[in-house]
Amino acid sequence: MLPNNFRLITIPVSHYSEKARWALDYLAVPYREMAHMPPFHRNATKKYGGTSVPVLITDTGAAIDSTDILRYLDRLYPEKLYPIDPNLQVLTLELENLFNLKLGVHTRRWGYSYILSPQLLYPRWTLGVPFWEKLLFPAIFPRVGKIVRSTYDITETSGAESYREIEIVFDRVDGLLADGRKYLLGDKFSAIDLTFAALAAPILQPPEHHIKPAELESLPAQMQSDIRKAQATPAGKFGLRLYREYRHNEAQSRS
Ligand SMILES: N[C@@H](CCC(=O)N[C@@H](CS)C(=O)NCC(=O)O)C(=O)O
Repeated sequence: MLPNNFRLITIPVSHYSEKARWALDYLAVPYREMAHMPPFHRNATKKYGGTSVPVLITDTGAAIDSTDILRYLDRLYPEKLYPIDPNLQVLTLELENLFNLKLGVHTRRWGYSYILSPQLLYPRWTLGVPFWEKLLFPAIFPRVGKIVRSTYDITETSGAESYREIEIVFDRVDGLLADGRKYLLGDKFSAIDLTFAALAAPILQPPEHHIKPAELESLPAQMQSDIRKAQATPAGKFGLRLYREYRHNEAQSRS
């Protein structure tokens, strides 16, 4: 019997949360999103043994990492998220690790390098969170902002450093797409495409994202030019197309 009562603990802006949210939406799994602002997400995640988001909870257990969530959903449903061709397994793992450990880490560091201000973060941290967390935002932002700065190593040069790392991953994706393929692996949309697009989203700003992109002009100038440059690459156009064509089925209700 399939598990029931799916709940997804998130931080609204978190792109690893978006990866899990997209997989649930893509598979049309009904779920309830339980969004929290940092550091309150930890009160929600700790009873399941996690610290970070996303955490997926069902009536039979919990998964505390975005890739574990995708793999779990892949086992549960007949519609396969991962390529099934055994010849693609090594590349699947390699790309999944590259996107999770490099792309996701650097799009987050790049983003926080420019938006670590209360005005820019308020909508990104508070969409759908309990009202009392919203009320506490002004009081806790100075302390949480400092923690984010030190945890993600945000410095004067971190935006430029992380942009270079993002370019390396985008170059790799450009290389794969150069033969005209429609998907990174195999002949259908897969978890690898989804992982790439969700973790690239902070620098691609797709209009279909759960958090509607800000007007480019409202963002710092360097961020605007990095976004424009990334969007114009083959990898960037690919990520934006995936959002356009596959980011649908908002089946969940949020609380
Ligand atoms: N490997 C984890 C990484 C998730 C992650 O880094 N989540 C960040 C948000 S993007 C987070 O929860 N940060 C707050 C914390 O660690 O307390 C996954 O894929 O689920």
